[in-house]
Amino acid sequence: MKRDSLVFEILEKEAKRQKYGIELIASENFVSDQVLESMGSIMTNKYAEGYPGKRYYGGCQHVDETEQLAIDRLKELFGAEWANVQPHSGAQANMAVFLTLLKPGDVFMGLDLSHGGHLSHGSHVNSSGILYKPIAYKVKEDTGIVDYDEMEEVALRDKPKLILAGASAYSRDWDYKRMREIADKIGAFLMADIAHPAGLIAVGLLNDPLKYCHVVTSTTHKTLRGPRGGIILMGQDFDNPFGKTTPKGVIRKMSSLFNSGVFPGIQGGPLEHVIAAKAVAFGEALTKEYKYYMIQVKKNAEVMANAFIEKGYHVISDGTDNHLMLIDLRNKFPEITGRKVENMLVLADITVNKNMVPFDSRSPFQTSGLRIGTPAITTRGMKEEHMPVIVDFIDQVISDIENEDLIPKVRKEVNEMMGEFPMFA
Ligand code: DSN
Repeated sequence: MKRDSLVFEILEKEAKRQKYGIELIASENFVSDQVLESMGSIMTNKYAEGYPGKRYYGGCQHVDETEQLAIDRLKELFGAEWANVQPHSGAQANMAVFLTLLKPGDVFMGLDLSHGGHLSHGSHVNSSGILYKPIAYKVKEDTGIVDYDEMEEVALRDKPKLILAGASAYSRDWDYKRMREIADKIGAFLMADIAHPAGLIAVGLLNDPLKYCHVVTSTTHKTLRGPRGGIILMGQDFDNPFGKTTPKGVIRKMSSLFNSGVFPGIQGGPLEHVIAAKAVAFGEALTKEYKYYMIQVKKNAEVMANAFIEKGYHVISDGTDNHLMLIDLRNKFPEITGRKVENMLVLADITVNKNMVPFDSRSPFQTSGLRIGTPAITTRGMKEEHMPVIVDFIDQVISDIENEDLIPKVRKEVNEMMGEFPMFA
């Protein structure tokens, strides 16, 4: 067959963009060559509806092996009693959990989207907001930290069936213990979506949600540095409280209900090539090199946040406990939107994303903030000493935002610097 040069030329351009740019999108990373290789493997040819040992298709003996390996490694990584590695994405992992725990119209509570929450935690355009009734807790305006007292007040008043910890743009650790106490007061389930900080949690650098939450979801491609996908975990399995039984009348475990929530609840055939790559990534995450990587991600984020603060930027919550930071541009540059900065930085081969900040006066299309993360640049080998250099590039562009003549100079320096750092860990 004739090679599709059109597509492969585009892939070449994307490879060049990734290699020579500074990647600061907090949810992105660079996978290893063996993750990439297994993801692009012949496992994509196989249908395997069901779970290892219980499939609806023949010929599943080898996908059973990789899927079981992925499950076993993931359980070891988080000290979990049960894991499902089939969700195609974090949003689908969340969807499967909601389908299992909630009925249409049920109330659940998550972090307000404009305060760092995620689309799948109750946006009115997402199934979570269309099928269920979301209510929100927020961060405090003066500290930028989740207001657990308000969370408790709202929970006691509105009695959500499910309380959800987790965010897309929140730089502080979570008090899962307090959240479980709140959930227990009203008989709610507690769920954590750890899509962003999963890797930091896995190596013990942040609080462990599995100790306190009934169920935990995550993506696999952010700090975990695996292929694009989702997972569901439970620290401890338990009998379902809905009275659901097997045909033999035995009460079903929650693990069985969550498995059904993923397949056949919301998905058909699992992506076994991606699951093979998840197995590889979880194996990598169990190594000491990965732990050192996570420690460096956190150090880099701390140094970078401090470098922004030294230049007079307002970093929400005055710093970070994890891999990301949220910058509110309004005190230093009240006229400049996040959108404008994102666009200008892209021209200089620096990739960040515009982001709403808590109590933002602008729309999600404009925003007053930037979200910046260190997982990808740390994979490239960057250390503390490189963080002020990056902050300097960003500050130069923002401080002279209308000066397009400045861009080629910054871009040249960015490209020269990144040419020194290899793509694969
Ligand atoms: N989780 C989002 C992000 O943080 O970029 C993508 O859905």
